[in-house]
Amino acid sequence: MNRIITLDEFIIQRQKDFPFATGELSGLLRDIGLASKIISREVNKAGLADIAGQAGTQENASGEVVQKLDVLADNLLISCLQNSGECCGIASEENDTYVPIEKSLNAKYVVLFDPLDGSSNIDVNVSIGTIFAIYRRISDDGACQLNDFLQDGVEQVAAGYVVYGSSTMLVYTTGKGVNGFTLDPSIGEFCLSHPNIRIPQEGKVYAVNQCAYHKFDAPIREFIDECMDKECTFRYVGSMVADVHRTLIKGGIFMYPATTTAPKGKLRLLYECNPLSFIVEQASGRSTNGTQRILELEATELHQRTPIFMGSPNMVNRVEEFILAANKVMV
Ligand code: AHM
Ligand code: MG
Repeated sequence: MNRIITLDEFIIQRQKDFPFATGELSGLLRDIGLASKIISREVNKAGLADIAGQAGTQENASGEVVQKLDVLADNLLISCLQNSGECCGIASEENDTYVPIEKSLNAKYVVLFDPLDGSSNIDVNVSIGTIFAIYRRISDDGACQLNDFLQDGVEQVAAGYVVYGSSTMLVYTTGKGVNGFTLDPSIGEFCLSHPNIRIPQEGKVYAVNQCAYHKFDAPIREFIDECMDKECTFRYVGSMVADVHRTLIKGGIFMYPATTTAPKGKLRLLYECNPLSFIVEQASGRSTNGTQRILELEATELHQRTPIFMGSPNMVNRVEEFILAANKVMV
C-alpha cells in the first residue's frame, strides 16, 4: 500500500521549494486547511442540524439560535486566521471592507476569501465551496491598508479552493503546480489524491448560465452556438468552485460573461476570479475577461466584478477569437 501523504506533511515538504521560507505561509495554509475541515463538518450536517437557511439567524429544532451556513463559514475562517498569527488582515466576500488583525498587525500576509461560494445551492445539497487567495502585504508594518488587498492576481503567493461535494477536496497552488487533497473523514485528514493536476488542453464541455443567452454579446452567443453545433457537452452546477473543479479535471470552459443587465458580469475579481485563475493557469489552462488576462487586471475596489472565461486553452482561445473578430469589425 502506498503511504498516505497528508496536507500538513505535504505543505512542510514543499516549504523546501522556497529557500528563504520562514514557515509563516506553511502555517497559514495549515490553518486554512483546519478551518475548511470544520466548515466541511458543518456543511455535511447542515440538513440534520437544520442550520441551513435563507437569511439572518434562526432557531434549530432544539430552539437554539443558529447561524446560516455562509455566515458560520465566514466566522470560522476569520477566527482561524485571527488565531493563526501569520496574517495581518483579511477580506471576505461576505463583508463590506477588510479587517486588520489586531493580534498580528506586523505579520506579512493578507488573506482574501469567499467563505461559501454557490450560496443558491446551500439549501439543496448541491456542491458548494470555499475560495482563498494569499498575498504578501505591500504596506509597511502596522495595520494593513486597502492597497494590500488590491494587488494584481499575478502577485498571489498562494491560492486554493475547497469543494464540499461527494467528497471534500482541497486544491491549492503556491505557484509551483497544483495539488489536490481529499478529506478522509475517518482520520480527519486531507490526503494527497490528485498530485500535479494538469488541465486537459483540448476540452469539449462548456459551462455557462445559458438562460442568459439573449443577454450576452453577439460573439459569446456565436461561441455557444458553435459549441452546440459541435455537440459539445453542456454542464452547469451554478457553484463556481464545482464548475471550475470539473473543468480542471475533465477539461472544457467555464464562463460568466457580461450581460445586458450585469455589464461587468457577476463574479468577484478578488475573491473568486483571481484565486481560481491562478490555479487554472498553474495547471496550464487559461483565464481571461475576453481581452485581458484575469491575473493582470487592475483591482480598484474590494468587490469589483469581471466577466470571465477560463479552462482548456483550445476553448478559451476560441471564445477570444470570436470576441477579437467582433472588436475588429467595430473599429
Ligand atoms: P455567490 O458568491 O453569491 O454564491 O455567487 C456566486 C455564484 C457562483 O458560484 C456561480 O458561478 C454563480 O454565482 C452562478 O450564478 P447564476 O445563478 O447567475 O448562474
Ligand atoms: Mg461567491
